[in-house]
Amino acid sequence: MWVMRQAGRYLPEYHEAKGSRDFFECCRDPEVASTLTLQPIERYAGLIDAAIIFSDILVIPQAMGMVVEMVDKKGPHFPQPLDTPADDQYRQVLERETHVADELDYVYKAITLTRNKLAGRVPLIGFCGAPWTLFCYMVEGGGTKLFARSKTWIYKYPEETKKLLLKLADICVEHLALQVKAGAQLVMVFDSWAGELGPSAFRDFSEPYLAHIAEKLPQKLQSLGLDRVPMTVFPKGAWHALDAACSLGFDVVGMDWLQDPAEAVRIRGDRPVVFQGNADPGVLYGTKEGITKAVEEMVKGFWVGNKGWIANLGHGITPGVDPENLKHFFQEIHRLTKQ
Ligand code: 1CP
Repeated sequence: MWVMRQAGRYLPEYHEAKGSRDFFECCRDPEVASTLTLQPIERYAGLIDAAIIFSDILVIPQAMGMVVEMVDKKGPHFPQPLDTPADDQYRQVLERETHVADELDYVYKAITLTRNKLAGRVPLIGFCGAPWTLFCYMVEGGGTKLFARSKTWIYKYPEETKKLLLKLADICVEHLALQVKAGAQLVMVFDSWAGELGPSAFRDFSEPYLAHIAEKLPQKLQSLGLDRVPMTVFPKGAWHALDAACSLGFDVVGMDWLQDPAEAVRIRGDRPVVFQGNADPGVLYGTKEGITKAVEEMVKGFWVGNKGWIANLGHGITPGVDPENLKHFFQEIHRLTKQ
């Protein structure tokens, strides 16, 4: 078990170590990034089973030449999001070669340093954003409720959108492979905005690019002389696509709290896929009893047969959560799965 955003704002030691540094400055400094990655491992020693490298999905648009800032308490901001395919910027982003190894070298250095500091305590997870989710940020310029610009692109310029999605998928493959080369032992693809797409749009604009990553990454690793590592996909909100997600070629499918665990297990059937998830992160705002109930529901649904289950929240920890409540969440998972 581990949780998304386990290193972050809810931890007092995070604010202390980060100081007045900008978010991306922390990502770019391997020493700081590794310290932040290790904080939850140290705080919850013996309870948490994996570290996830302190980085962000938006390092890919940065590597492609786009400016991305992290605005305190607001989130990511692109001063110049992609406007239309007629835009010079679209052509530049699409045509300019992205030197992933050079541009994101700091991520790989942070991973290698973190592996050394972990010294085998727990494995280290590498990650990237899914092409669809990265595309949304690149055209919206930040978080959004309406997805008006993303929808304009997919419904008005579907071919130009797909060209960019394919380019993003290839960059994801390279970024994940280089993370594995640097020491990542499992990789995860976050499709945080998958739930914005209906079933047919998901089939057109998300699924093929996730499948592309699942197919090409093992080949890329082989060409680098590296062993295959487990791959996780997290198509948040795309509950209708759970069946498809189980056949995409990923080893693990992460799910949010909209999914009923027992129903998910039924949909998976005999397929050799491990589930990850899925308590509502909001339960951590509630009482210890409420957390126990949420864990009981997960264990009852997921902890069946011998297929394995990666206990997690259904999304990242939200700011303001009491770290002691997260500890209770971990302890209850231990208690209820060790019987
Ligand atoms: O422990 C960890 O999980 C830390 C590593 C990590 C990961 C896996 C961070 C650090 N970001 C991510 C992934 C990430 N980043 C995703 C996918 C997971 C998800 O759906 O949350 C997304 C969508 C982002 C983009 C992003 N970065 C947002 C979301 C904004 C929005 O539109 O909702 C935000 C707020 C960030 C900032 C960020 N990234 C990470 C942290 C700890 C923070 C908060 C920084 C701070 O406030 O100091």
